Amino acid sequence: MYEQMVTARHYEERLVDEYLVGKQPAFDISAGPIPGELHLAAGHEASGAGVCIHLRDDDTVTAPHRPHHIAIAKGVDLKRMTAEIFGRKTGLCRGKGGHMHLFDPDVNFACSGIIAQGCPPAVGAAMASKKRNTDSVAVAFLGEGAIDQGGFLESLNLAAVHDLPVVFVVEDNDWAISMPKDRVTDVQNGAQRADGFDLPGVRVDSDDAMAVYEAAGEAVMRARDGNGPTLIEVQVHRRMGHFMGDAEGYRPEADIDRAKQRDSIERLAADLRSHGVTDDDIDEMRERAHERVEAAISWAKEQPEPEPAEAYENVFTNPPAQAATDGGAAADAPGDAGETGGDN
Ligand SMILES: Cc1ncc(C[n+]2csc(CCOP(=O)(O)OP(=O)(O)O)c2C)c(N)n1
Ligand SMILES: [Mg+2]
Repeated sequence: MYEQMVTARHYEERLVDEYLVGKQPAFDISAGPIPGELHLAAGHEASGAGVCIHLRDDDTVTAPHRPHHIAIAKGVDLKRMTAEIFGRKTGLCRGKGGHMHLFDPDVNFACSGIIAQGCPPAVGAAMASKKRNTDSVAVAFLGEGAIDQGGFLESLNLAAVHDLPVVFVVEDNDWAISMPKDRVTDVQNGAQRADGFDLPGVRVDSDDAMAVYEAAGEAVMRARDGNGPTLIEVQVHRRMGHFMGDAEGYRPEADIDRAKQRDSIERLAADLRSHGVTDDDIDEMRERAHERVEAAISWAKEQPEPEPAEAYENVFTNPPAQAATDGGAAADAPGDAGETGGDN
C-alpha cells in the first residue's frame, strides 16, 4: 500500500511539471503536452490503496474525475495510462479520453468526468457477477459532492434490493470544486446515506490507510461472500486546487494548511516504522516507485500522436455523417483539435 501511495503522489508531482510546459504565461489550457483539465488526487491516496489492495483483476472499479491514485492501486498499466494522459495513440483509449476517461479492460477499470457516473456501471458489473455465479465484486468511487446525485441514490437502492456484491466508496475531501459540503448536503457523515437503503454504512474519519484497509477488507469480503453491498466514506484531503490552474480564492488558507499537514503517506510510513520496517526498506519502496513513474512518463512522451483522420474512430457507435464522408478530416479544422475549455 505504501508503495502504491508513493507512486501515486510522485506520479502526480511529475504530471504537474509536464502539465505546466507551454501553458504559461496566460494559462492556455489547451497548450502543452497534456492538453485539457487535470484533477490531481494528492491527499486521496489512502482511499485508493486501502480499498484496491483487497481486489483482484477480475473485480471491477469505477472512479470519478480524480482517478490516478485509484487507477494505480487497481493495477492499470501505468505506461498506457500515461500515454492516454499525454493524448498519444498507444494510450488506453488511443489518446481520445484523456486523464478523466481511462479505461483498462485488462483490470476492469473505468473512470468518467461525470459526477456519480461510475455508480450504475458498478452495480451492473455486480449484477453480472451475481448472475454468472462468480465471486467477483465491484467498487464505485465517488466524491462527497456526488452523494446527492440521483445516479448514486438509485444505485444504492438497486444494489440493496438485489443484494449485489458492490462497495461504494465516497472520498470526502470537504469540497466540490469551490462548494463546501455543508452548503449542499444535509448530512455531514455521508455514510448515513446507507441508512435509507438498509445497508451497512461505515465512515473512516481520518485519512489513515490502515483504517481504510480494515473497513474495505470487511466490505469486500461481505460482497464476495454474497452478503450484499456496503457504503464507506473516507475522510481525505485535497492538497491542491480542484484542477490545475485553480487559484482557490474561495478556500481559507487554514484549510489548505490543514490538508497539507494531514499526510496519509507520512502517517503510513510512521506506522510501518513502528512495526519494524526499516528506513532502508522505505527508501527502497520510494525508489522503485520513482523509477516506475519516470519509465512511464518517458515511454509516453516517445509515443506517436493519433492521426487527424482517426479522430472519429472508436468514438461514436453511429458516426456523424461528416465523419463517414471525409474520414474525419474535419477534425483538422482550426478550433476542433485539442480544445477542451470549460468544466468537464
Ligand atoms: C453530473 C455532473 N455535474 C456537474 C459536473 C461538474 N463538476 C465536475 S467536478 C465537480 C465537483 C465534484 O466534487 P466531488 O464529487 O466532491 O469530487 P472532488 O472533485 O472533490 O474529488 C463538479 C460539480 C460534472 N462533472 N458532472
Ligand atoms: Mg469533494
